[in-house]
Parts: sequence; C-alpha cells; structure tokens
Amino acid sequence: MHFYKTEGSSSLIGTKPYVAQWSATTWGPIPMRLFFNQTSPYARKVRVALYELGLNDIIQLVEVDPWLESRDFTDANPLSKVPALVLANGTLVTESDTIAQTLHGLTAHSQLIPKEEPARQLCLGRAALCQGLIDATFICAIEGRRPSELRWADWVARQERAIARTLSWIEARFDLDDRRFDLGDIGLACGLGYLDFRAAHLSWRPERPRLADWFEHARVRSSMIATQPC
Ligand SMILES: N[C@@H](CCC(=O)N[C@@H](CS)C(=O)NCC(=O)O)C(=O)O
Repeated sequence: MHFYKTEGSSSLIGTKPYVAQWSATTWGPIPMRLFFNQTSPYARKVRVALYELGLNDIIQLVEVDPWLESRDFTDANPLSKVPALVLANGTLVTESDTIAQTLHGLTAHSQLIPKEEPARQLCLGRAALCQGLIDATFICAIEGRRPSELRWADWVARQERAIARTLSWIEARFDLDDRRFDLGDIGLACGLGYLDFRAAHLSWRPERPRLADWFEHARVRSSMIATQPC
C-alpha cells in the first residue's frame, strides 16, 4: 500500500490505495495518480468518471489541499490546482474535462463521450456549459471566503444571475435522459451537487422540476454517492 502525506497537512492521504491487480499491458507498470480533494467539484467530475469507467481501483488517488501549495504537490502540478492526473509515463494532465477525455481515450468501450456526431458534439457542449455553471458557483464560494471588506457583492450577484439563467436554460433545453450518464451528465450532476453543497440558499429546484427530477436519479448513482463532498 502506498500512502502519501502533504506538507502542512496532518491527514493521511491516499484514501484509495493503489491495488496491485492492474493490467501492465494496458496501463504500464507505474500507477497513474490523480490528485484531488474531497470538496472540489472539478475533481469530483473526474472521480465520478473513474467510477463510471471502472478505473477507480487502478488509479492511485492522492488527496491534497491545493491551497497549501505544498512542494509535494507543486512538483507534480505547478498550478497547484486539483484535479491533476499524472499518467504512468509521467505526463501531467490538468483541467477536469481534459482529464476525463484522456481517461475516456485510454479505456476500451468507454461510453463517456459518444463516438458519433451529433451526439458527441452535444455531449461536449453540455459538459462545457455545466463547467461554466460550476465556475460561477465556485466564484461565489471563493468570494464568500474573503475578508468581508474585500468581498465584491456585484460580482457575486452577476454569478448568481448566470447560475439562475443557466439552470433555466438547462431546464428548458437539455435532453435529460436517466438511462445515459456521459461526460455532460457527469458535469451536470456534479454542478447541481456543488450548488446544494455551497449555494443551497439559491433553492434552484422549485422552478426547475424536470432538472430536480433528473437529479433525484443521478445523485443516488454509486459513483455520486462515493464521491459526495464532505
Ligand atoms: N478549470 C479547472 C478548475 C480547477 C480548480 O480551480 N480547482 C480548485 C479546487 S475546486 C483549485 O485547485 N484551486 C486552487 C487554486 O486556484 O489555487 C478544472 O476544470 O479542473
């Protein structure tokens, strides 16, 4: 078992130790490592994708606090942001959707991104819009952490308007299908989960019943339950 510690953190990390039964022919002899933290909605997208692809046991999960800029982590990712994937050959991949696309490309029979058009384009379009939804919610959460004299209320209000419009857009236009859980759906589920976690006061459900109904199914998938922020 491999456990890693981050500088300045007292917690033992490596919650899911690398399991020895991996296929050297597919993945090579060195484990891939995913740097993440429990509360990051971006990292959650990748962790959900790992579960959905059945890869969570062959990737070493390394929990870090990106805000500490610890040497251990910045040596792996100079941006000090999670998620970050380090491939078996040492290649660093950042950005949640790029990481998910990389994992999709490495996995036979992955259904994360449809092969055919226009389904592929639609999936990537949904994923990108939901990334923007997460970004807006994340900005509000970060503003809330500033000392009160440094908070910019207009900036938060602008993000909250963007969140409200985007949710209503999704309610009206997205093809919400319970039988599918591709990268666009993962982005949506993690975006809604993050709203519940950090911006519950926005009470998004009453005006978006279709979306609320869809999320009731999505949020109880094992991949979502296993990656709940805490
Ligand atoms: N666009 C990036 C966003 C990653 C990101 O901002 N992650 C946050 C955690 S939720 C982080 O690591 N922040 C640390 C920092 O900005 O220094 C992605 O999709 O992966």
